Amino acid sequence: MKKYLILTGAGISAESGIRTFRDNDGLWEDHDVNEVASIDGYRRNPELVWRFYKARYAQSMEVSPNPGHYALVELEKALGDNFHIITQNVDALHIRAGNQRVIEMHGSLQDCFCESCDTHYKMADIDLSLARPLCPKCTGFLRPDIVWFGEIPYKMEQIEALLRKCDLFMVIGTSGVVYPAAGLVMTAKYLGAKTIAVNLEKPDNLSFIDEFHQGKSGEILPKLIKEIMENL
Ligand code: BV8
Ligand code: ZN
Repeated sequence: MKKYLILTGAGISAESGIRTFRDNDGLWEDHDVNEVASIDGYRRNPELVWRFYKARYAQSMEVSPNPGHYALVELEKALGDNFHIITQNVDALHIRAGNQRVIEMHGSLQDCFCESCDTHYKMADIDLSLARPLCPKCTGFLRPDIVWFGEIPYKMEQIEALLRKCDLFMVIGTSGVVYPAAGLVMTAKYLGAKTIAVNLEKPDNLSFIDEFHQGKSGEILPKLIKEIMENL
């Protein structure tokens, strides 16, 4: 059975009501989102960055997965351990939809950890009323468990091992500008995988895409994945 590896970005969650980075026109309280979503921005103004992530955590708890997420759940049910999702998204919608084989390479809004004792907590278990939430164990400062610009994404070794073994690499809802995520499709192509992209606009790395489906993932994926499953 062929091995499928899926990379998703903010576009797959757009139809759930979560704004993508591009349509955010990059601003948050008049700050450049890239500055707020960066380790330097956090060091400069931790309260501002906490406000940004508390708001996105709250929003992520109010939205639901869309048909694009559910189509990937069906594909995982059919493929089992020949299927993995690598997501750049931190909204946990793949997990909420029912996917289990999910690598959150940029972390998750659901999680935070202590900068002093490194204990990890669920945001739901923390007192978020403070401008800078404190660790229940050592009263050190907590930070969102998010991979910011300038930090190394999670599980890169596991991702590289999956890339080497995949037969089909599908990229969904990502503009392909942020590395190393944007480079994964090039590596997959180089290693011999067939590459498919589903995106509203032409992504930056289109020259590495064998099959491009332009449009909304919530509309395209249910049909595309049904076709794939009929030919498994
Ligand atoms: C690293 C968590 C070293 C935060 C995120 C100069 C040149 C090249 C690279 C760099 C450079 N200077 C610095 C770098 C490195 C930097 C980088 O790539 N910068 C870019 C901006 C140039 N990268 C890093 O710092 C990374 N770390 O490099 O470490 C290293 C690496 C490997 C090994 C060792 C050392 C860390 C990057 C992680 C940053 N954190 N997220 C948070 O979420 O709050 S990135 C964040 O932005 C997202 O996670 C995502 O990755 C990115 C946004 O991209 P998308 O998901 O693609 O979203 P976007 O809005 O851009 O696009 C949406 C797409 O969907 C669009 O194309 C749209 O058309 C489409 N769409 C919209 N609606 C729909 C749709 N498609 C289908 N259906 C729809 N309905
Ligand atoms: Zn602590």
